[in-house]
Amino acid sequence: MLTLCGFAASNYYNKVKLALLEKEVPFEEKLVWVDRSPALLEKSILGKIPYFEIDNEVLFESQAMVEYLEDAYPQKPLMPADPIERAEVRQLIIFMELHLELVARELYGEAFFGGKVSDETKVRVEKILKRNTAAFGKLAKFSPFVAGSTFTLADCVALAHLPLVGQATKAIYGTDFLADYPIREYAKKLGERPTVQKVDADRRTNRELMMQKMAAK
Ligand SMILES: N[C@@H](CCC(=O)N[C@@H](CS)C(=O)NCC(=O)O)C(=O)O
Repeated sequence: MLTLCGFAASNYYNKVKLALLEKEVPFEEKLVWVDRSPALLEKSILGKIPYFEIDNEVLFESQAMVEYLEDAYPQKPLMPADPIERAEVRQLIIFMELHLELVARELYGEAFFGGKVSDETKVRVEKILKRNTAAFGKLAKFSPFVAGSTFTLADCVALAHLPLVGQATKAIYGTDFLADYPIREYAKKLGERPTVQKVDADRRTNRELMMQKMAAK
């Protein structure tokens, strides 16, 4: 049995969960918080979630996980067949994760969790994110899916990360750096899919739980 471990408020967890649901792969979920415990580090060497437990194997890094799903469950592919188109979907995923989400992540502590981010970090992140969000327009299609006319793994990534990038920049700089893109319309359209509705409902419930847990500390 395939078990997805982590917590549903996490964008990386939801990227993988949406791929599982879209591909109709049977799976279980195991709630694991990031607590730096030896038990977690044993499974995921940096103590990050999500990870898969597959019988006696463990797999972490969300992109390795979704590509494993593509290889192991080819019946309902979320990648195009053509090699160039496949590479383009990967290129878009790498761009969104490395050049948008990972940069904006430095703001999350203050944007979402009541923490404080230094002015130095804000200035540095602003410069990089302005350049990267502008360049994103050369890759993203939103026609209606982020990579073109079919739903792909890039949509699992875009739906998980792009709203956070927009919300974080709005919270810290007063401007949504992705405002030029039709993210709201895109998310609304994809929100018609039962798979996306399920991920979103579970995300909301788990976020409440996470906030209660943080408040109790
Ligand atoms: N590159 C990783 C990123 C995963 C990640 O950053 N997960 C967050 C939760 S959204 C986490 O585990 N954070 C805890 C930590 O970094 O210690 C992936 O794609 O799986």
